[in-house]
Amino acid sequence: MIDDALGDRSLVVVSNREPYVHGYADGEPTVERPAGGLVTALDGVVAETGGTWVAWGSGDADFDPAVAPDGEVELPPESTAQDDDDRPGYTLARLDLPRRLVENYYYGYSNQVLWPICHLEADPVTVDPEFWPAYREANRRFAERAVDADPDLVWFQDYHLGLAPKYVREARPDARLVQFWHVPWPTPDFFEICPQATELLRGLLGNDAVGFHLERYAANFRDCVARFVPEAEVTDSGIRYDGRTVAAYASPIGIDTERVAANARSDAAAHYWDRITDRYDLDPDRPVVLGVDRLDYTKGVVERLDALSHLLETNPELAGEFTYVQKGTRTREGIPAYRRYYDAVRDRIAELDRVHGTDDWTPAVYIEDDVDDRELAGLYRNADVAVVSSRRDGMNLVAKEFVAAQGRPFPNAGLAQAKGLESPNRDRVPGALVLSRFVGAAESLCPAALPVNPYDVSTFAETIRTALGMGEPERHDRMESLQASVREEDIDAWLATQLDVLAGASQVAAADD
Ligand code: GDG
Repeated sequence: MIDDALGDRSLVVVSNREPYVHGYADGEPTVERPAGGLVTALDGVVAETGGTWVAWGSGDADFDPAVAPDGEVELPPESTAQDDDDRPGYTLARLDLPRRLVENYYYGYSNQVLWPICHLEADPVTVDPEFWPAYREANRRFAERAVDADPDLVWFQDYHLGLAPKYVREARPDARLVQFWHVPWPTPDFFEICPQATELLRGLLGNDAVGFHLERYAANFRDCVARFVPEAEVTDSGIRYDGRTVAAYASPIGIDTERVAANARSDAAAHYWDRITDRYDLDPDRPVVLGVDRLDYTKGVVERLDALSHLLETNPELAGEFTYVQKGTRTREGIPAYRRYYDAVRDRIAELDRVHGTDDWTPAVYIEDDVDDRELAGLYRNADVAVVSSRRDGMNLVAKEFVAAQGRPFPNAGLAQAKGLESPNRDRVPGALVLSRFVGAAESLCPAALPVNPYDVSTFAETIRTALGMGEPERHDRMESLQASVREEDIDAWLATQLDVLAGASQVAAADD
């Protein structure tokens, strides 16, 4: 697929995070391999083309020139995540960025200006005069490294790299540049909070195409260009800018469904679940409500805990009837708002247990283990209800992974049960999914997933109660539909679209206008 689309053009992927973190432990070289489906998918593309991946060398504490001379490491095929020996492998070009620069461009501009603005959160926006120059400088360095690799095609990932396309364009007017923006894009009325709205958009317009999960985000992007970039012209066939046409296109990202399903069936998944049930003394007959989140204020974890607390206050008969399991991952701890959020989550869980817990029932448990994808799938598979309640989220892969980790539902289970038939390949009653309306995934997963507004605490609580009480036939029917959606918009479908756009084969410029 990849060779067909890109031919022998040389590809450079540019992302903030690196796919492999090399280091040393006990005198031996170590490598942390990519975990998520996205990194694995991108890794496959770069490995197949023998291209270059440019990224910040975030493992710099362990950085050792003997492992990665000059910040570059050749990854032969056997050392990438792929198992196909015909791939040429690729070059991982690491940027060893100074700590101060990282603080200001990554923890600063990227995550205290762009991240909150894209998620429609005005309060956490912090504008510091050092942030923007650092963002510019970091983007310049990413761009320089990409140009060094002499690319025909450059594929930028995400919001850390809003200016790099402009810099690469200046050096390589002939190259084809594409960017995928993994978070939402806000309306012009919100985006104008960004003090550098125009410069940032001009940076992104260095691309030939900019991709978003939803058409709504792409439309917001076009509206922002129309409002803030006077020299650009937004037309039905794309954005005319600097003598070129730039497309804003929609392409919902998905997951590797087979991989998640296999992870969920693995021994590691079962063992991890056994460990958790032992450690927290979970009663096998008591349904589990699950939340899996990076502890980020956009993920609506506090709103979810408030809804659970409201649920128990207003429905005392539910005491002892379920356990809430929160898997949390600390994130961006260099930023005060994230440290406060972590404390707020821990406090809410402790309060839930103090107020509602009894001698033989703990309403909520908090897990902070470092788990791999198979162990995580063990949590997904054993949950009776999963709740994803982001205040705003570009797509949300946790919702899709939960769906893929459930046993295959029996087609038309309601009918089968009415006829008294057993479901032949069912190994477990599927879980139910409660999903915020404000995540990209809601577009394809609701109403089969129960939609919620995380700000509306009483209706949210009521929806969790509905999910807990959902009967087996309805669970099967809903899960059947959810799995069909997740399979249809999977990582391969997303990748195929990106390769078309990179190759310039797709008429994305005219999409949906
Ligand atoms: C951004 C956008 C968009 C989580 N905890 C553990 C763990 N995870 C993995 C999940 C999932 C990933 O992290 C989280 O992905 P999300 O999509 O939910 O959210 P973001 O990190 O905010 O991602 C988002 C995405 O980009 C892709 O475009 O969907 O909207 O915000 O894959 O499985 N993995 C392991 N242990 C954990 O404890 N192994």
